[in-house]
Amino acid sequence: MEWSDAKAQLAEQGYCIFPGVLDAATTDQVRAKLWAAAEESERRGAATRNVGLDPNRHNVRVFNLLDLDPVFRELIVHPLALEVVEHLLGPSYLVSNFTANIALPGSGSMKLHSDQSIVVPEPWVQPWSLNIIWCLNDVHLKNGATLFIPGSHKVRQRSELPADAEAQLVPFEAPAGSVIVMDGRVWHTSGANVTEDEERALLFGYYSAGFLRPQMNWNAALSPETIADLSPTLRTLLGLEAAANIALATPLLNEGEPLRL
Ligand SMILES: O=C(O)CCC(=O)C(=O)O
Repeated sequence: MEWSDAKAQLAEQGYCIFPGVLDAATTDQVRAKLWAAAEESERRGAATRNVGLDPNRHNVRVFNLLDLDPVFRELIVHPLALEVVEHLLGPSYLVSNFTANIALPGSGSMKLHSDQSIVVPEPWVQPWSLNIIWCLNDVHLKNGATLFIPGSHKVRQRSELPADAEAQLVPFEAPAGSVIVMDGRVWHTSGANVTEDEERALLFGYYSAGFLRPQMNWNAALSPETIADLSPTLRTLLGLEAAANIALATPLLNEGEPLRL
């Protein structure tokens, strides 16, 4: 998809899709590392089944991906991802979360929500968060593609949701290796995987405006070994530098003067 068309679709519909961002071999490798990360997560005592969040045990949730394999630290700063994030959120943004949801046959839908509504009270008037969704399998209606309401990023408060919201849900369908960009205000849910034997693995890179508290406290979530391995860019995007919420106050600074903390 041309970037200019993608921007227009993101503005109008709240999403856009880039096919072929990862080639087939890389997609397979990342999927294998995701399964290894799921095992490691269980070994560390972080459950991968979350009945409550999901209706049954057929979803495999992997949290804290950044601490589980370097490949996820590469994907979260993929140049395409950062270009799209900066386009929507502006230059000051943070990595809020990075998780996976593998929908196995028999999995069902979670509750309808927007991800911005989880971290910011209404009204939701601007895009202050977005998801970069990495498709590690072909995704389609029957294997549990994420269901969303096109244009629902224009819903400013919960009372504006249409009464038949669930009936307006459509699937994000994309080949393995694609990136789906979803404005944080888009109302969506996971689909039901009604296939006999197909898995649906998606990674959710969630980014939010620099003045919002991220979903994860990376200082606590990441091991010292992982922190030692971070690039300067990633350290900044995870909010691990000393400066936190001071970026909006640039009028305080004389031009050309660095801020000293
Ligand atoms: O897995 C999906 O399709 C959606 C997941 C989701 O919306 C969530 O975990 O908040």
